[in-house]
Amino acid sequence: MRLFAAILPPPEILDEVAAALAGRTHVVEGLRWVDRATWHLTLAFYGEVPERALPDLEVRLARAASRHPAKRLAFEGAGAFSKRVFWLGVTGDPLVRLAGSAAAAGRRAGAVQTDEKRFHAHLTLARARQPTDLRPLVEALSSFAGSSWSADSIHLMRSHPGPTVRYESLGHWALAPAERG
Ligand code: 2AM
Repeated sequence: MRLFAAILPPPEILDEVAAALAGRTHVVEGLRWVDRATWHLTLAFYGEVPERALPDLEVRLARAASRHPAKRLAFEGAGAFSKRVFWLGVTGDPLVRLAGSAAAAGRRAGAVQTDEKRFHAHLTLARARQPTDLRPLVEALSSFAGSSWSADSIHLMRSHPGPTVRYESLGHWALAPAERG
């Protein structure tokens, strides 16, 4: 099964993103917009994982979650990866160590396809079928700054590929209480 670990932002935060996008989805033509129901922040991508690895992965993700404090996050700004992927940026508490722990949980559980690319927190909103100049869209959303919110759990997500991709949360685990004085 195809798996990844993710943070799922709350609906009121996604409402702000949807409002910011309204009327701007035609700034660049020919994009496939990600269905709002599947919006997420990927922490680690595991690729195809054998079902027998699932119990171990779940235990390791629970442990990883318990070792990292809840994160205060906000969506801010926009960008593009390689003329193909349009995304919103994420500011606030850094996610890189949590993402590293989520990737390590996968590797140790035997998810051999775990993505080793440098982590860059983002919310993917659209993908281009062919290399496309996404700068007008990036420019249109560059001043976006959403409300801050608390990410207090991580999810193990299963991706069901198909004409419309569907994601299913197989489980979620609480992060430790936030470290605030
Ligand atoms: P994204 O984070 O830019 O949207 C499920 O496929 C999620 O894992 C997607 O959100 C996807 O990109 C992310 N992901 C990270 N590395 C991936 C890879 N090598 N192949 C497919 N998806 C990947």
